[in-house]
Amino acid sequence: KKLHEKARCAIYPRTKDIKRFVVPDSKVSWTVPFPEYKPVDFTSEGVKAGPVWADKDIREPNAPVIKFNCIDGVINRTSFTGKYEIVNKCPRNPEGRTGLCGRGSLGRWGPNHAADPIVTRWKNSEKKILQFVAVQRKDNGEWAIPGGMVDAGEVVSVTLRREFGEEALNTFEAPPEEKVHIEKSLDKLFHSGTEVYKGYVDDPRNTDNAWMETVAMNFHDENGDSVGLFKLNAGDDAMGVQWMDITRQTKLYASHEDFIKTVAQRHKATW
Ligand code: RP5
Ligand code: MG
Ligand code: MG
Repeated sequence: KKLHEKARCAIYPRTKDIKRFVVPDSKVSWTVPFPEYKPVDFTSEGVKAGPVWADKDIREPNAPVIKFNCIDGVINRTSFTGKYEIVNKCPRNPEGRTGLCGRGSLGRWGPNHAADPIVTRWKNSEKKILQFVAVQRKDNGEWAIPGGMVDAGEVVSVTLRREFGEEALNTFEAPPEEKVHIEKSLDKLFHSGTEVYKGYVDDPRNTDNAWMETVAMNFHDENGDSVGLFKLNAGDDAMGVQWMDITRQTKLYASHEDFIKTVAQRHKATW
């Protein structure tokens, strides 16, 4: 099994000097003793400010109780990896040590659920090279699947469609008449998809107590006559968007390479 690597990146994303405690491969697993282990405690100012998408600090004496490992009101706190442990009130990353405790820039303690729409078409009529809609993330410039967080109470199918609209088509800024047109095409495209992955994401924002999980779905335009014709327009957290060839060299954010590789293999594409 592959160990999480990006979740052990030296400097925490969007900080200059928050350095993770170094965790060698052999010490990732919680079952391996690591008495010297002193993870850096870090929660971003943005999360501490208490926006709607973030939990309260459960380590404070009078903090409200969070129901872990279950659906807690409108928030899904279950993990695709199974039941996670709670140690000293805090959920423990099921994939092991990350060198950092607290929540970093993630809002939820424990799993932070996201959804990733992988929209594909063939590059040309030979149907050998598959392309997918990739966005360039504003936070670090890396190319990625146009995914996003599942809002409280939102169903995943809605998140997939909403995030694709926001990041790859810029529905926020589209004129009203165009919006209607986009929504119609999205209805068609997102009508049928196939599940590619459900589980933990090796995201650079992960910590010992907060981590990303996702549901990745593939929406494929076999004949290039529906999505293939979409006018791509980067919006929201995206600063760029393109139909990107899926090749062995493709480098993407978090574990996104693994997801698109699965998609290429399923469609028997050359990659
Ligand atoms: C990744 O972060 C997920 O796979 C998803 O693509 C993304 C969600 O976070 P934001 O794009 O909202 O930052 O772990
Ligand atoms: Mg988004
Ligand atoms: Mg996003």
